[in-house]
Amino acid sequence: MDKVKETAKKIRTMEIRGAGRIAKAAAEAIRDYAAGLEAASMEEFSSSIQEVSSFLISTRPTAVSLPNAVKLASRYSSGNVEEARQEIIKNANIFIERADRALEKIGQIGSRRIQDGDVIMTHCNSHAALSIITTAFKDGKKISVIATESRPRRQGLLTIRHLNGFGIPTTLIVDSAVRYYMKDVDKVIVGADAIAANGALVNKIGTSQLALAAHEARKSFMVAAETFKFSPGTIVGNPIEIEERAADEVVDPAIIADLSHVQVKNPAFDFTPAEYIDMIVTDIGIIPPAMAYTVIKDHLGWEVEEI
Ligand code: RUB
Repeated sequence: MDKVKETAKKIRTMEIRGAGRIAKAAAEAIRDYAAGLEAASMEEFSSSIQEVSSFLISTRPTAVSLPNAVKLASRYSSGNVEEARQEIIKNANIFIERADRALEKIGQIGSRRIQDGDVIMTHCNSHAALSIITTAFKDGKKISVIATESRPRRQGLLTIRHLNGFGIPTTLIVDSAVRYYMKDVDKVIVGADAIAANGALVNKIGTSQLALAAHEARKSFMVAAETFKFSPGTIVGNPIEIEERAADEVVDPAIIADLSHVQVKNPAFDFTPAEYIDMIVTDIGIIPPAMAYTVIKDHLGWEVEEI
């Protein structure tokens, strides 16, 4: 349980972050927990796995990759403890392998849409979006990137550092400069924390303003998302919860300690409606947002009836 707690803490404090990495870390945690779990009966085994699953899922509420990963990794059908343990280890490993392969495939599929000379705007720090950008660059396309700072946690700094490692020229801008620079942009590429059955995107706060500005300037808006970022619950109308993080990420409490009429809000994600999204690059191909339901139903790995 100590290792599970450690992983949960790293997810909560964002030492492990980004919807894909969170999902993989949770699958690893479930796998290692199952491997070492001492249970006298199947009931004990099931309830311990259930408890650990719920605990991991509670660490961050928005990234649907987390419950999807936990659900896919912790599946077993056997009524025997040893066999069930082996099933979980196998399913978790399959999930982790698929997640790595999905990132590569998204890079290959998405990079075909990038032209030589493209200026790409990205937001926050998405490994899926970066996979497209770095693959295109490795394919010999001379591209450059405008990266938003992504306040308050400034994940944009991770993005410019990552791209700099490949020798890709980047320009760092503050979030509020997105519309100002949209005229210089050819394509916007962002990642996803969740995609709803109606094709709406949930991603880092501010994503929807990139989408709006791209729409206004008639620039292509591309989302990079593994199939495990699609939200099964939205088929039956379950809302995706937007994580509200601590106010001290936005402003040092000491600075506003003397103000009694001020509240500070810090939503971590926002919604971008499907109508502003031109395409979603997934590991099974490029789809229009209207096909999100089909991805959930046919490719996510479990029956819709199970939701
Ligand atoms: C990260 C974020 C990323 C998505 C996709 O938010 O919004 O765009 O998670 O990332 P946070 P990836 O920093 O709050 O976790 O493509 O790496 O899964």
